[in-house]
Amino acid sequence: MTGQTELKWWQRGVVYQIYPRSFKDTTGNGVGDLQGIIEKLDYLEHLGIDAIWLSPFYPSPMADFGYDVADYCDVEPLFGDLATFDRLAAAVHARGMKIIVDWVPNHTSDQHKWFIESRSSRDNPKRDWYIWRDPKPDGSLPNNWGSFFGGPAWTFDPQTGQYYMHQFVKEQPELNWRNPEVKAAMLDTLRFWMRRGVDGFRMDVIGLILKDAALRDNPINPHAPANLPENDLFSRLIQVYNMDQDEVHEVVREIRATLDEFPERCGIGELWGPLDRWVKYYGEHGEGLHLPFNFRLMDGMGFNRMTWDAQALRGVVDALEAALPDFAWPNYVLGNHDRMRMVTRFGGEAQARVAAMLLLTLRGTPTLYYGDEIGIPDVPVPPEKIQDPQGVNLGAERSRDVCRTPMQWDASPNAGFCPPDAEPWLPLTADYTARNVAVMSQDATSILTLYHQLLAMRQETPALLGGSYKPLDEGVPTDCYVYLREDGATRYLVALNFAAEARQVRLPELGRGQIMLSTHLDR
Ligand code: TEU
Repeated sequence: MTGQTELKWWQRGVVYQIYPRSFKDTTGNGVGDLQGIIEKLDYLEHLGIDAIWLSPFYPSPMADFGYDVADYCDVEPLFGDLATFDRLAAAVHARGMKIIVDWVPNHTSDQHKWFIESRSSRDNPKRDWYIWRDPKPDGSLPNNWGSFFGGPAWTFDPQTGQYYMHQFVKEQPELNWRNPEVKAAMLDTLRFWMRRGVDGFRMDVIGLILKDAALRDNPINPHAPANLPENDLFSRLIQVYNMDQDEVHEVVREIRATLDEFPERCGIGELWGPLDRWVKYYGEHGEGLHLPFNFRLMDGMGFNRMTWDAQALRGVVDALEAALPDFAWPNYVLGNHDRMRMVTRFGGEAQARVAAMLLLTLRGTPTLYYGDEIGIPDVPVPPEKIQDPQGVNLGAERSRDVCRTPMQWDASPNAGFCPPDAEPWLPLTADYTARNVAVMSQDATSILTLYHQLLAMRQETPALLGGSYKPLDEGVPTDCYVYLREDGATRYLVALNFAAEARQVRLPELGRGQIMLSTHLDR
């Protein structure tokens, strides 16, 4: 058991994800920017956040809203410039907070200078920086892989007569991490940001960077849903050869060694898959990532399948606790820029409050998603306004725009996100005059106040930060999830009710206690 005095910042801290486009616009173009984040740091500090993670803000043609990076070492002019970034990092650190940036190692933009060179001719020195293959003898695709975003994972480039690989949109060609020059260049981009004061990286689809050396066909998935869109080739296959290859761990170790060139840096990986394979990303002895993201409270063991049920959730947490080696620190995620908003997933704010209490009282680092603290739901976006390539290609119900809508700061027109005469890049909630930070921070029982109090309690409670976790059974109804967090003499009991009605928990052997906080702030 790790005593809390030895906890590192990324173990004690609560991470808050900011989608820069949607946080705060200071230029009046309807798109958020880095200066806007600087202006809202007081809010985040007051809320009780320890670290911010910024989704990509690098120069980008925005084919995938910044996850198509055209230059790893600069700032997209829409969002600001390097000087603004430096001011942001300094302002974060002045508050004792940390700054984590997104790192997108699997693919670049097709406008990145490396790819422009690579595609220019077959003998260009950068040709092998990307994954180029000849058509099969009959002219067909090199293999059967599909793109996450619809269509095949290959696009033919007539100029040089070969296909290049992209597991997302065709504007996101995949780097060839088997080429040592690629690896060296990418590790240097980590150093670039660490020298600028960055404390950690969230590594996009890190499990994808190595593929099967022979690029074998993926097997057909016999359990694929029958109603898949025609172009969803990806979901028709089992993802065996295109990700999570054993060899990837060698590269992860090199990435970690690069982080360790600087003190106290933290590596977070976007990862999924079965527990026994996922846990390997910590490294055999902790020489891998500090925090492989754990999405199981959202996904269970699959994708978007977690039932919001006391026993199921407990099962997921207990399985995770059991799978972690001693050195591995747990973490939990309940929302991000790719997923359904918490309030929508749980069918309303009452269960979203229970979810917040769960996330902030489990053993491990929580990552919050901006706007969840004010209960922003998925916001309907008219079909003609859909911008996310996943929605454009695979149908409106797959669009991620709905969970990327602007943060709502106050009751003024455009909710204080952008000037009243500007048009926010995505719509606000219909109830934004009530659902905003200014109004809800004045309300002693709002979900925002709940987050604020949970964060404050967590920060000052060793039992919640580093204490042990023990689920309880006896006297607990099956639609409740009850656990103890314990550190020395202090013991916190967390009792979560997933039923619509009140429930009673009988735990006589624990003796008497005091209610510290309730989800509706009414006890
Ligand atoms: O996401 C990878 C990923 O798993 C998603 O594509 C996911 O399957 C889908 O969005 C579920 O709706 C990362 C980023 O988080 C995402 O925003 C990027 O689009 C993607 O990588 C490509 O960089």
